[in-house]
Amino acid sequence: MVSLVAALLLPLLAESLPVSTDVYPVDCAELYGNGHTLSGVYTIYPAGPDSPVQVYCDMGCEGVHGEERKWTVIHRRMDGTVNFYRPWDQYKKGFGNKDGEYWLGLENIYQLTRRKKYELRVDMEDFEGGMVHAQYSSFSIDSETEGYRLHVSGYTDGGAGNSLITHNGQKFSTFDRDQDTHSTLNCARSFLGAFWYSNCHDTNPNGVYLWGSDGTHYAIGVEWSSWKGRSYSLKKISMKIRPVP
Ligand SMILES: [Ca+2]
Repeated sequence: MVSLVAALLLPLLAESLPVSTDVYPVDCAELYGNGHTLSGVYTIYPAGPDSPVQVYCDMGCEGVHGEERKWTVIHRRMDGTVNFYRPWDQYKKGFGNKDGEYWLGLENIYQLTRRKKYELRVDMEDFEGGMVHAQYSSFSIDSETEGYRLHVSGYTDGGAGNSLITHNGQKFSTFDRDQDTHSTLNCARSFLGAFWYSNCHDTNPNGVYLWGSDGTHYAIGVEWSSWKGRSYSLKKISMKIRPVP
């Protein structure tokens, strides 16, 4: 009799259990909260239990105040092994290798930033060993119907300068979907990338990986102009987000 009651009750109990962040973490911060404090590739569920997404988590605890990094990496360039000159569909769904270079996907970034308030950090490194960053206390993007429009504000300098701010309020553009504000140029085609181009850009994180300084090309590299100018292509750059407390 006991086992019969249990057999009847268990499915009901299982169905009534709330969705646990232990089982379906939305982002790296939830993973960190569940005890996963090492950097690496994890599975998150930005759009719910039916949509697992692999992501690199930049984890750890550092500094005198013991700041928890727990960053969800949405974009990473580091060695030029992945081609970033890609069409809209691929920027929408994401591409690359999660333990190397990748783009998490506009739809995933939208699903993440619609759920919680996030801050953004952009880490950069040049080929001479220089390392800087830029941080923004607020970061989100709109839905695809709104062109995945960028909202970024609350800049704090980490030595890189504020090259992202002119992209605030812009829709995302790829070579096959020009949503930039330049009336004659297709910015993605002209600068061989994909981004929240305006008229056209001060930073080109999805540009061509060019291994440093190259004066023969203008603004097509992996560039953050307020740090290294428009003819220097960075060694590393990554964009990462974390929920604001
Ligand atoms: Ca245009």
